[in-house]
Amino acid sequence: MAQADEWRRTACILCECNCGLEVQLDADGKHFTKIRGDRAHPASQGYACEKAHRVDYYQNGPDRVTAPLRRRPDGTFEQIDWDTAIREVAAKLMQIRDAHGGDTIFYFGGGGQGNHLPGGYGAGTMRALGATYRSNALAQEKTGEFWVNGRMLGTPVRGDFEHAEVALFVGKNPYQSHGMPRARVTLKEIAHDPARTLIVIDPRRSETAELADIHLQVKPGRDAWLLAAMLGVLVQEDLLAHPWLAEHAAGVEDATAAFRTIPVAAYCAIAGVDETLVRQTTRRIAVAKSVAVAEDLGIQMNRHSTLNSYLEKLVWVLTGNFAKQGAQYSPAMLVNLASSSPDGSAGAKPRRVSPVVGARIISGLVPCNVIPDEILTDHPKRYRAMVVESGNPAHSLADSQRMREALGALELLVVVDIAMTETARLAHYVLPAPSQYEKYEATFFNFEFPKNYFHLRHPLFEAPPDTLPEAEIHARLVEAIGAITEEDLAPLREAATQGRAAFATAFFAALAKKPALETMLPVLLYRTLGPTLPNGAAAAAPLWGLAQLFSLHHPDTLRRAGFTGDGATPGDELFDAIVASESGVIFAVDEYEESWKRVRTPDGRIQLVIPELLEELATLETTPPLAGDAAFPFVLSAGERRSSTANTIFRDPRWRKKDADGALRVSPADAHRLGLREGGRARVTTKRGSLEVAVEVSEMMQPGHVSLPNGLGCTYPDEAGRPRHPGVPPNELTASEDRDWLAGTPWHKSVPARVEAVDSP
Ligand SMILES: Nc1nc2c(c(=O)[nH]1)N[C@H]1C(S)=C(S)[C@@H](COP(=O)(O)OP(=O)(O)OC[C@H]3O[C@@H](n4cnc5c(=O)[nH]c(N)nc54)[C@H](O)[C@@H]3O)O[C@H]1N2
Ligand SMILES: Nc1nc2c(c(=O)[nH]1)N[C@H]1C(S)=C(S)[C@@H](COP(=O)(O)OP(=O)(O)OC[C@H]3O[C@@H](n4cnc5c(=O)[nH]c(N)nc54)[C@H](O)[C@@H]3O)O[C@H]1N2
Ligand code: SF4
Ligand SMILES: [Mo]
Repeated sequence: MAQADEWRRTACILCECNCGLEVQLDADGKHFTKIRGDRAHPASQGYACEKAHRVDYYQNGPDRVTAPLRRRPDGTFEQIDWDTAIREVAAKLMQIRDAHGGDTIFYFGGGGQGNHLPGGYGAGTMRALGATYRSNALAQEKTGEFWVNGRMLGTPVRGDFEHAEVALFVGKNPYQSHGMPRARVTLKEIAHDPARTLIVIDPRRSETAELADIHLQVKPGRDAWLLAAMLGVLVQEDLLAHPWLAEHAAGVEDATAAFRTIPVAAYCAIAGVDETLVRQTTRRIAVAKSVAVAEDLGIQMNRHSTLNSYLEKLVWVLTGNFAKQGAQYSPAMLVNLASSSPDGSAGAKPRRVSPVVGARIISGLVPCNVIPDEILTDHPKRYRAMVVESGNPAHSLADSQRMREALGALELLVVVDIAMTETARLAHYVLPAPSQYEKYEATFFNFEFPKNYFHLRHPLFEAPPDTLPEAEIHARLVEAIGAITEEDLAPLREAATQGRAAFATAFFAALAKKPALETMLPVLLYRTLGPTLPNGAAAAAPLWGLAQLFSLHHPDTLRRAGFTGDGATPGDELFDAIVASESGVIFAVDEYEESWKRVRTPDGRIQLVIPELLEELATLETTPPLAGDAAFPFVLSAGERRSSTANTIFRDPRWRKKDADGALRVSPADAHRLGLREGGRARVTTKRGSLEVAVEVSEMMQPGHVSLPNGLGCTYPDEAGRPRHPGVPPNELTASEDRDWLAGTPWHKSVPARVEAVDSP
């Protein structure tokens, strides 16, 4: 497949940015030999961070699964052929559906940072079985924010940092974690421009805080008091954008009343930030022509998580920063992974809760932290089967100990992955997929504005012969279940050979005849339109449906992107461009005002009042802030993004040149007091677990705060095939009950902990 010296185009799959890459492969077509940023990529424009150069450790990981596996009663695995695997998995899923109802089958995952095609296919299989509950990693980080966006605007919101006069990051370290195109370039531009201001709220002097003009070094877990104080300053000093609010917002009086009496000085003291600095920072935000804001795990995986998301949003709404250059916007998306409607549910459906504990379902996702509670019970509607696809709950979700127990209690666990993960080891069946560089793949994390981009990546390597792409796995499962038959497929397959117009006609006729097919569109398109696509791009067929929907809902946006429909429909034109392009396609060009059209509240205004959260705000006055006690005097942030972390996408620890052990960061003062030294060992203990770790004495940390990296401590075989666990698995230390009352998001960033020296100084 490969040709030496030929540059091929693909993308990095390590974070949501999916930066475009140009790569060369070795003569055998097995390894990447050269990797550089792709200048033709419309979003990243040649940018790539240091991690992209390591993707060969993903592609050639030592614990790839290369044939379907079935677990024997003694816990070992045996290879089986695909026909057996599909037949047995389909039969067992149907048995569970028939005995207990389809809603006892639970789907987890659907994609990581760069592979979102499986989620669509998996959803079809689940609906074919009558399964209604699902989740993924977003339900342990972003669902609180989605819910707040839903209530206030009915649309997801992002910040235009490239053009912002003031950039505010709350609990986010984009220098390491990115989360916006060309993050380091943009951050440096803001920091070095005297007319612009970079503000960071973080207990740690992170790389971004180090660059910042203003660093509000909050005490860990106390952002609610700080954000409330900032809003107190805005309201009490009357810094609000009154005319703008009168036109665009609802509930201004009631919402601002809550901040009129905030004791600013007392709240700043609780937050541990100088009041004068808080006042100056808030005034800077209020006078700026534009403010872009992003929050992330520092507050989302923390106490008052959903409340903090609300307070963060009130800061930019009360200062009028929406739908203009350099402020917040609502992107045009092919797939909205962050949907949440004003009543807090996904789409137009009424509010739903999980079957056993009644946890709020946001954006269609059950909170990850309640999954063990939904399984470890004798409730008749407990989850009995689970299909996990491109996710590693036994490692990544809170409370690995309880999660393992829950996964072990299932009647059936099916894992679709490329590697033998912690979760796969517990499965009854492991179904191996080709890597993301061996098949067509894409991310739906496309949030840019005013131009938005989509990149369908083409395969670079041959897949191991006994793997099947997720599209094919799901097509076979749906057929084995009998939900799609040859009778459904034949006329569509025939029409597809006669051109797109004939296909569209036949497609809508088929749906009219058998509406149930609508729930399995990805497989239907894959099996019928798929074979007509060039270069074996069949798995991309569902994008045809998405392109049609996009052209229906965003005709002007699509036209401005150059898809006018000369010769074909604009949707077909977009689809063909996506399939043909190797570097990505601009599919949306918006005007700033366009964001208002996407606001989905009944009166088209931003809703400032969320009663549930104003009630929680009022409790701050009497809530004791997180403080250490004798047993657990430290606050542990369990899972920090470093240049040596990439979730669990790399399992081979050799990719980490620095920080090989994933050290615990400790402030110099604490290190001195505890007798810890750089490179030494410490024991970290929480109410849930106790682990030994390497120590890094770091000026980044404030006293009382310690942090561990995310994604490390995976089991991986060494040269002799023996299992090793380099680094620390953070969720051995976290507890599933420590979660937000509203969104169920975990408190990973503020785990009470004890730290002790292991060796002598
Ligand atoms: N290098 C690298 N990049 C990644 C990833 C990766 O694994 N490695 N993962 C990707 C994923 S999945 C995600 S979700 C993003 C996450 O991206 P981020 O949220 O930016 O990453 P974190 O480092 O987990 O947390 C951000 C910051 O929160 C701070 N923090 C801790 N406690 C508090 C607190 O009490 N208050 C405040 N205000 N801040 C606090 C930490 O000090 C840290 O600097 O990163 C993505 N990018
Ligand atoms: N304590 C603590 N826990 C955390 C965090 C933290 O900060 N602290 N961070 C959390 C966050 S924000 C996130 S997003 C999660 C991430 O955790 P997960 O949702 O588990 O995601 P990944 O680590 O990206 O792993 C995804 C899986 O996909 C597999 N995979 C890769 N490519 C393919 C493919 O093409 N097909 C299939 N089928 N599988 C594939 C990988 O082998 C891996 O097993 O971790 C969370 N866990
Ligand atoms: S910013 Fe993210 S997607 Fe881009 S190269 Fe770095 S890790 Fe990869
Ligand atoms: Mo994440």
